[in-house]
Amino acid sequence: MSIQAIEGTFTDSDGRYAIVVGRFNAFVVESLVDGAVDALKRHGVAEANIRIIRVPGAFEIPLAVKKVAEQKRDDAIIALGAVIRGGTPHFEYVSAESAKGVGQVSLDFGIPVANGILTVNSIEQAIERAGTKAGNKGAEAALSALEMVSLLKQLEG
Ligand code: INI
Repeated sequence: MSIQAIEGTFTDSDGRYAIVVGRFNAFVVESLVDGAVDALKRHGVAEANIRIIRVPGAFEIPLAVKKVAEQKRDDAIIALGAVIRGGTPHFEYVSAESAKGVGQVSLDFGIPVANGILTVNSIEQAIERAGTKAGNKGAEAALSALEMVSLLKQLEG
């Protein structure tokens, strides 16, 4: 008997995607948005099937993700933001709440929510992950969303 392997592909371009963006640290975050949109489009997703919802900061992302999930319009949600430790003691709180919140919505609603919210120590680390040395985490989150949409179709179909 052979082992059955089930995994998502990147070739299923029919899905609808919502990108929820925390505007805080916009100079980094906009590169994540560009990376995510580029990855979706290069995998065949039409612009008409992509929408972008903006909120003030990472702390607000989970609520917007929840509202989007409630609409049942999209096949996956991509959460993008940048929480940078720098000098702010706010960091731990904002980073923990945003990660926990988006994960919670994913499980509660059974919809893939890709976590592309950077949590880094410095602006330099953020820039590295937004399209320079360490790739583009927005693009990576979009690929994870594409893969999960394809996987869920197989598991549910
Ligand atoms: N929001 C971020 O997205 N990134 C941060 O680095 C950040 N810091 O450091 O404070 C941040 N704070 C704002 C927060 O997300 C909320 O918008 C704010 O607290 C109002 O609710």
